[in-house]
This record gives sequence, structure tokens and C-alpha cells, in this order.
Amino acid sequence: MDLAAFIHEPKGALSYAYDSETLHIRIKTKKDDIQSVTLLAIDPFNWKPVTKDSYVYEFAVDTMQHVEMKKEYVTRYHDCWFAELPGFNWRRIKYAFVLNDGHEFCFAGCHHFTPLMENWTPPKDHTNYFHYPYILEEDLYEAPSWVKDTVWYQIFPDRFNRGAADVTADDILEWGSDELDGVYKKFGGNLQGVIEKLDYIRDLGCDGIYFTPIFDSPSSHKYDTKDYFKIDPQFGDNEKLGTLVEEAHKRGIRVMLDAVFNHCGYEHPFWQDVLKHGSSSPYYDYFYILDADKPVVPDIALAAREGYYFGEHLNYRTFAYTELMPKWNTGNPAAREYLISAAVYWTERYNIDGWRLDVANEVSHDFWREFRKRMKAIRKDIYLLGENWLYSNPWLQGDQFDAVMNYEFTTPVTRYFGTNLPEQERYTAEDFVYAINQLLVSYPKHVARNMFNLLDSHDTARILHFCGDDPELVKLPYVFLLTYGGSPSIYYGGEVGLGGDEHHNRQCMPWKAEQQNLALYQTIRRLIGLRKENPLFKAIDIEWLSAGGATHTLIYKKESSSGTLFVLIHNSSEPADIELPNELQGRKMKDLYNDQLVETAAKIRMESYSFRLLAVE
Ligand code: ARE
Repeated sequence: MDLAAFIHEPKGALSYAYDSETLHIRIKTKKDDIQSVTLLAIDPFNWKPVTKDSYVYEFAVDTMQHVEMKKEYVTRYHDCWFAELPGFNWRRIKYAFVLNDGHEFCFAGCHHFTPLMENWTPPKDHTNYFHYPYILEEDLYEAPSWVKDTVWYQIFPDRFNRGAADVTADDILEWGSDELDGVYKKFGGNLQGVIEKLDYIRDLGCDGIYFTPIFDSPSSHKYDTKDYFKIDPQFGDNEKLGTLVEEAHKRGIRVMLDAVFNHCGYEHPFWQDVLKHGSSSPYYDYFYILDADKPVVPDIALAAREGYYFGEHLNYRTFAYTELMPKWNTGNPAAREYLISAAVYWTERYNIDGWRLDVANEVSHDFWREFRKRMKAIRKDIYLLGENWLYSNPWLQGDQFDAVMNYEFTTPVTRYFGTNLPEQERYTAEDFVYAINQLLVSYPKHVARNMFNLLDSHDTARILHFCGDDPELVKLPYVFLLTYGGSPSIYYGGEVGLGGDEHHNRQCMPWKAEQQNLALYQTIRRLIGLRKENPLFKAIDIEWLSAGGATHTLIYKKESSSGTLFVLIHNSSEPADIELPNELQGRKMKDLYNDQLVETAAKIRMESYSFRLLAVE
């Protein structure tokens, strides 16, 4: 028994309150080492006198609950075990584990391991039991109930659609004239253009729009905010946003804006005041100036005249090393109030449904706790989405974000289904399954179902690019995205076959039919439709039935109260006869995608790059 591989941590992804009366407990053990795990659970205050009239008490271990844990997932090096402790109204618990490898038994407590005899009884040393102190409602993670049912459509406004020319700027380029992104290239996309395409978005099946920033900023990406309270004139005005939100809500589409609170743009008036007045500016402490004895920038006139680059020694903190994005000191109460008041303004007046939080992992937890309180005080069901690219449980404890942009999902999906990658970066089916399993055990189940799952975004190459611009192959990551639990996002244009690397991923949306891959559009639209109709698609837990081998076929199933969905994904250009999982052999099935009954069969012939969505009758 390899006890060094035993992993458990109370009050985290491995031990959390699923609701006010249910705990989920997970442990990890060395792969293929442990045969069974028994979870021992007891109310910490359940003691009894040692003898009838003594005043010496002992832990009432004979009242201990014994719960057999289920081997839930396997990762590259660990077996991951799970148990749900429902309906215990003690709200607090002491617990421990008894590991059995087929030869010996071992008690795994919070301080040390204790070998046990085969006919073991729980040890009485209460100090060696893990402790979940108390479940309190106000500590519970709770996301808006609508999020897990939402399919998002991400829009980069400058490049989506030019509406009736109610706003124009003199530096607008011809639509679609250049696929290479440019920080100041403007193509005239605007909010009116989005309003005119709301029916298109609705018809695709999407019922949430995530806008990259739309507030007044000099660039075309608008992450260099100049005015947090004003829609960029290129996109329209504040009233136009109001109309857009109203029209979207009429169609059952929610609207999420992008909040850039890590930094502002160089032209923001508070920053300009600091440049002009230095430390005597009332806004000096709204930012992080490194050396108060030096000028904030060496030569303002030079900067304004010849471009902004000041050389490598900036005297202030920024986003990345981008001198045009001075970082807000969100620890300063005045700066904090200024930024939060902007979110309050848009949320209260324009009924915004969600905020995507830019560079969220570089802003303090303290700020986000206050931000959440202020937002949820306006709308309890507002969605707060952090742009965190990596492990994010510290922000997902119920006191900050409802979810993060799940790039930890994007990476394995891109590397398994993608072909346009360096060989050493590509995943085998086994790598892929282990990576997804690792992700599934990294977050509490009720957090996972609200994650913003994406194949690509304005910050990455497009998924079609990773799939070697093959419109057949690219169907498969969309199948996985749309049969996976959580809240999936379609990056504009992906549904009609837009490709492009990370520098060509913000191209103008092609609206002419001849520019669009309508077959791909129909596939994605059908998959979204199935997801809307069939709750099975949103079930969080995946049970892998086979993965890899010569046929590159993933077969996994998802179960929920509404039945069992089998997903077969054949990620190979060669047709193949796929052996059906035993439980499917000979069974009547319904092919949900093609809406046909599938005769009972032991094998299914899969064409190259194909998939089947089978529900057992
Ligand atoms: C532009 C050019 C870049 C160039 C940069 C130089 O596009 O090629 O290097 O200028 O200044 C916005 C614009 C970008 C612009 C950028 C800077 O959209 O076009 O870059 O401003 O002016 C990390 C952060 C993550 C951040 C990405 C970009 O963690 O928060 O980098 N994403 C947000 C927005 C961006 C936006 C900004 C931040 C700035 O979504 O669109 O950029 O407001 C790994 C790491 C991640 C890293 C990721 C991508 O996975 O784990 O942390 O994300 O790579 O680099």
C-alpha cells in the first residue's frame, strides 16, 4: 500500500458542502493500489460516558457512519474516490478513511496512518479524524440557476456586424478587407449591428452573449478603457446598449459585459492627471507608481508625440509590460469605489446579466469579495465570470466568482482533437481522458456545471485552425464541448467555419452565404438544439467506456435521471467498425443526432471523423 500517494484536503475541491445538508468527499490514492475505501463519518460531538456513572467520555465510534467510496475517476497517477454524505443535519462532521489493498487495512487520518486488523473497529483517537467544522448557508457556493442551461455566443464588437450607419468614424476600414488583427484597425462593427443579428444568434440556439469590452477606449479591442461610464462612440451610445439589452431579453438572450478592472487605458483622465501633476494628483494612489522620487514617465511630450514606448524601465505597474495599461491600485478604497460604481451603473440602469472579469487573477481577492457583494445586492442571479486561465478554486469558494473561463478545458480539447500542433504537444486519447478526469476532480461538481467552457476566444487561435482548417474534423471538438457539462461558448464565426491563428482570430464576420460553411453551421445548430432539449447533455459526470487504441475513438456515457447518453467520437480520418460497449450490444438505441432508431448491433461503422449520440431506449 503506497500511503505516500494518499491525497486529501478538507474544505477544498476534495471536501466541500454541496448544499446545506450534503458533503462531497474525495480522496486520491496511487493508481491500481487500493481496492476499496470506507469513509467513516461521525458528529464530532457524539460522545458517550465510558461507564454508566463515570464522567469520562469517549468518542461514540460505534455510531460511526460507514460509507463505501466509489472509484470515480482515474488520472495518470491516481485513482480518485468519491462519496456523497447526504441529509446529515449535524452540519459538522469528523471523518476519516479505511484503505484496503486486498492484503491489509489502514486507517488514514488527518495526522497519521494507523494499520488495522481485518475485523477493525474505528480508532477512538478523535484528534486523528479530519474535520468539516460547520456548514453555513452564507458560506455555500451558489451560482445563478440559469447559467448551466445557457449556450454563450462571444462577440468582438468591432468585427461582428456593421448596423445601420448610425455611428461612423473616419478611420473605418472596408469590411473583411484585412484578416490580420490590429490594435487600432477599425472595421465599423457596432451595437446596432448586433441588434440586427439577435435573431441570427437566437436561431443558432445561443441564449447568452459575451461582449468583449464596449466602453470608450482608443483601441479596437477596448481593453484600454478611457471612460468606464460611456459606450464607445464607434459602437453607439449608452441608450443603444439599453435597446440592445431590451431586444436581447425579449428573445431570451442574456447579456454579459467585460469589466476591465485590473488596469485602464493610458488616456483615462485619472492617469492623465497623474502624468500632469505627479504625486500632487488626487489620483496618484489610484495606481502603483514604483519610485515616488522619479517622474511617472520620463517625457510626456515625447510620449504623446513619438509613441508611448518608454523603454524597459517603467516607473509604474501595468498589465503585462504594456505601458499603455497602467494597473489600478484596487487596494485604494477610492479607486475601488470608482471601479465598482461603474459596474453598479451598468448593472442597475441597463439590467446586465453578467460580468466577465478581465485579468481577474491579478486583482485582489479582497476586491472581488466586495465586488460580489455589491453586484449580488443588485441582482442575486447575476453571473460573475473570472478570466482565470489556470487552477481557480481560490476564487470559486462562493465568495467571489461563479465560474471562470475554462481554459483548462480548452487546452486538452485543442491538443487531442487538433492536428495543427507540434507533435510533442498533441495528446493521445489516454492523455485526453486523464486531463479531463483531472479537471473533473479539480472542482466541486456544482462549480463545474457553471464553468464557461470554450474551444477558442479572441485570445487564442481558432479551433478550426488547430484542426488544420478541416471542417469535418472541427465538428468533433464541438461535439465534445456541447455534450460536456457546464456553460459552453461559441466564439463568433466558429459556427460558419472561421479559422485563423492567434493574430487572425478577430476577423470580420462573413455574412454572405457563399463565405459560410453552412454544413458546419447546421451541425453546431443541431448539437445546441439537442443540448437544449436533452438534459443528458449537461450532466457533469462522464464515465469513459473506451478511449484510444487504433481507432482513436472515444466512447463515454453520461447518466442522469432522464436516462443514459452514449457519445461515440471517432477522431480518425479512416472509417472503422467500432465495437459497441457491452451494455449497448443488442440494445435498441436512438441516434439522437439523426433522430433515428438504431437497430440492435454489436458493432457500429463509423465514417472518418464522425460521431454518434446514442440514447438507450
Ligand atoms: C496586443 C497584441 C499582443 C501583444 C500586446 C503587446 O495582441 O500580441 O503582445 O498587444 O502589448 C488586450 C488585447 C490584446 C493586446 C493586449 C495588450 O486584446 O490584443 O495585446 O490587450 O495590449 C494573459 C492574461 C490574460 C490576458 C491574456 C492576453 O492572463 O488576462 O494574457 N487576457 C485579457 C484579455 C485580452 C486583453 C487583456 C487581457 C488586457 O482577454 O484580450 O488583451 O486587457 C497563458 C497564460 C495566461 C495568458 C495566456 C495568453 O495561457 O496562462 O495567463 O493570458 O497564455 O497569453
